[in-house]
Amino acid sequence: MGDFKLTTIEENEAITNRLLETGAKVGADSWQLRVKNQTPHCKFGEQGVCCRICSMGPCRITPKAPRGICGCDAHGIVGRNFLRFTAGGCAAHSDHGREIAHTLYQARPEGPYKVKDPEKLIRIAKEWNIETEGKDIYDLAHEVAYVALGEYGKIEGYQNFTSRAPEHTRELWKKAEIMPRAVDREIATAMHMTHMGNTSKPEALVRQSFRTGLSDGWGGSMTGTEFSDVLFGTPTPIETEANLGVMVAENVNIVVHGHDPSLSELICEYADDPEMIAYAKSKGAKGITVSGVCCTSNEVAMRRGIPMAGNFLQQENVVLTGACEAIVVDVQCIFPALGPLSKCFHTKFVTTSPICQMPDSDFVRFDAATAGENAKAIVKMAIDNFENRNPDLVYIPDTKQKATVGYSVEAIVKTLDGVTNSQVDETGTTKPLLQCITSGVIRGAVAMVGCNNPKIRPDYLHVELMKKMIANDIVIIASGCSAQAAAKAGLMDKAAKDLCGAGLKRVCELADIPPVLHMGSCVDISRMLMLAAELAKDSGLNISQLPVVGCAPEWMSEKAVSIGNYVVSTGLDTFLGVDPYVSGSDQMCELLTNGVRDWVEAAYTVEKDLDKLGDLMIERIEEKRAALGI
Ligand code: MSK
Repeated sequence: MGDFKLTTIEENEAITNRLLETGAKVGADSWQLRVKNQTPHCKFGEQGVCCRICSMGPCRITPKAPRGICGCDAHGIVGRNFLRFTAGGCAAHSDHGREIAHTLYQARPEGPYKVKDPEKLIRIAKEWNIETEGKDIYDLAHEVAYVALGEYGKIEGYQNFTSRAPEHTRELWKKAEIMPRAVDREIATAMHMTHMGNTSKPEALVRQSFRTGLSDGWGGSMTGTEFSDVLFGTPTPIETEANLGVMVAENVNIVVHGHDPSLSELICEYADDPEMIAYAKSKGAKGITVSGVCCTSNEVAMRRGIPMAGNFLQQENVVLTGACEAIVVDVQCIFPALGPLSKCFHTKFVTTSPICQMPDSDFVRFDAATAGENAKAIVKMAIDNFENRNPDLVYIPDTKQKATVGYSVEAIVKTLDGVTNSQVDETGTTKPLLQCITSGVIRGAVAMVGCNNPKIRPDYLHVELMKKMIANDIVIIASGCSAQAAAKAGLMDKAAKDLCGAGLKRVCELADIPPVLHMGSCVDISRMLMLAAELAKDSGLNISQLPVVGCAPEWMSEKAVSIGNYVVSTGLDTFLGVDPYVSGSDQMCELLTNGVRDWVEAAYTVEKDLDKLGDLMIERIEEKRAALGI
């Protein structure tokens, strides 16, 4: 195995503890302290049986009080809460996609936003029956973006991107009445259905949860992914590094955090500008290091190789290093705690979106028209802040791992083309990957996604499950904070092939890939949908027959519930390590873990025990193989 060694959870915990000592010195708060104040959690909330949708309550269901004041029972209350959770997640993802479509609408040849992948733009235009012949690429970009923006409120029909799903899947959706219409309509319908005095029937609430989720996965999120590729380039494999050790003590450190790549792309560009580097040197720094947290980090890592400082529960750690000149955030998954925390250090906490405004931050309103100026001003603000550092508080742990990232569907297809060419002559399809699966060299795949959650030791389930899967010749495609957990541990280093079973190890060697493939950010789970659809079409199977499952072991956000709903609805069994607040209704539990299988040929499993969760996923993959006779 040479010098390769994974970074353990214990090592990462020791680093965090060391940083918390700095925090204690300056009187900083931390999520670890706040968790103590918030536990034990409210049992009614945990079970999903608290209703505060109208002002007659709040009502809480107990054996003595089995109905709320309006008469709604636990099943209706849990179901409504589940649907509202989904609507929140779908809104966040889809609005992110809408912002990207707006950015594409404002792309100009003179910049700052340009079309970097014209082929993908033309491909989408053709898919949507938009004439491409003889058109200027920017005129086409504006036309396609205009149609995409219309998808959010389209008067009739379904989301355009659903045409990418296999015929069988679309038929299931129509039959189950969950085919997604306009994104905004599905969110509004969800809110309307859950208003006081409307739906309290669990089955109807779950159907709308699935339809809302599908409008996210095959609508808003796919728009975010595809148009980000058009604007910033479709990712290809690229080398980077992960964990807090990517920050450089001698440099000005700028950390980008959030989800939307529009701002961070430009921050990266200006941080590379010789004029800015010279300015940083004039202020006593050796250079400028941009690193990232959460999904903004995934976006710029996949396209530019920008290192990943950490994932969700490390966002406070980057400030606690005492060496962060600016943490620049866009939208989603940003702790309001960063405001007061940054005040304990010299760090500038820069918010940039009207969607995400927080106390104790410097607000630089980011706008596509003024993006260049905004990004330049932020980089300059960080450089000017370098001299305010307190050297006594600086501690950057010497821990990082190498990672190869950037596995878009296009990159996976291309990378695996060479692996089985001797047996399969169809290139540019998923057939080489299918050949690896049907021959049993790879047993199957797990789409590992989602956040960290203080209810679980950060990264523990992600990393341990991934290790177990790859040892059993199951390849992992990962996104979001799960991908960063893998990268920090070292599972995206190609040397991690030595932790695989013999079959997957051979594939990793032949294709020169790590066993855990970084597929991007949260919205990029839409890439996983596209891959599953392609695998089904190329194999002639239904998606639900593929030996592929989804897993979100440490999820925490509403977005994750929306994701879970569209992944299950697409036909992939989905395994959760955290309960989605439905345990208070046996009817809701039965529907989600079993009943929905009649509609979409897949269902949820919730299992908090690591070993059982891993065994259940392997069992499911092997059952699917056995059913196919492979
Ligand atoms: S950032 S939604 S904590 S994956 Fe996409 Fe990470 Fe979850 Fe946010």
